Amino acid sequence: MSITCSPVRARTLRRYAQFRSGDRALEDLLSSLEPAPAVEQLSGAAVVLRRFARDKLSALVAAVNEITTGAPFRNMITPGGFRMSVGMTNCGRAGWVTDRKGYRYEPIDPITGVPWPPMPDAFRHLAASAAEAAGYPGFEPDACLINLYEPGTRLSLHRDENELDLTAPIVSVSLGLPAVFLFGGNSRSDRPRRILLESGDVVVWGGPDRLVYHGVAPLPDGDDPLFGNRRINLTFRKAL
Ligand SMILES: O=C(O)CCC(=O)C(=O)O
Repeated sequence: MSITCSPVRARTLRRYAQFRSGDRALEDLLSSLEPAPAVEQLSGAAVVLRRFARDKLSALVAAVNEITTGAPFRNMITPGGFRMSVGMTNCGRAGWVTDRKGYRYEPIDPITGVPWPPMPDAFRHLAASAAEAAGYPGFEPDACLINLYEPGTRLSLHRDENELDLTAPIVSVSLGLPAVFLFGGNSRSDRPRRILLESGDVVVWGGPDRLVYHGVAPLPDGDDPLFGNRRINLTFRKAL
């Protein structure tokens, strides 16, 4: 049986659960108090699916741990020579990389010299079902970029334009510490909206918004019951 309560009350209870992290029975009880998944429209072509991945967090953390055993997080270098503060790795047929030669997708992990770990079915299904819920049926991602944010790290405004297929949407899954997502416009100078994303929230954008500028504000410190003082983001794309 699922019990509903107001989003504000659910948030307060969640914070309490985080405070009492480790109390599994309490966390289970509190997660049954969550309101039904909510869709928050950012524009005609972009949505936040609140708590969409909330019941899959344990499976997702296990999958991320397995992937990063084979393909560890690394801080890549931009073409301009700056080391990114966000740790990154990939799974799927192609992985996004950057170095002095530029931004691109590569089928082989340049650090390990072997293909990126395959995309777990749980990832593929989550991305496809989120895309469908957002109005983009038939999404088949072949690339998943996994970002690791520690307190203080940020991702500056950019747009995802290295993919061959710009008709497919982007599905972005937030895990761990809450972060402020910056959702801008088609011009870098458009003032971005600031959207608080919590663990299990999923943002989907595509169509006329496929090339919008977006980023992440510096991550505040905190303690997430599953992810500790880290935020992980999974970005699913159709790259090839
Ligand atoms: O971490 C996020 O929420 C966004 C990630 C992102 O924009 C990217 O990897 O291109």
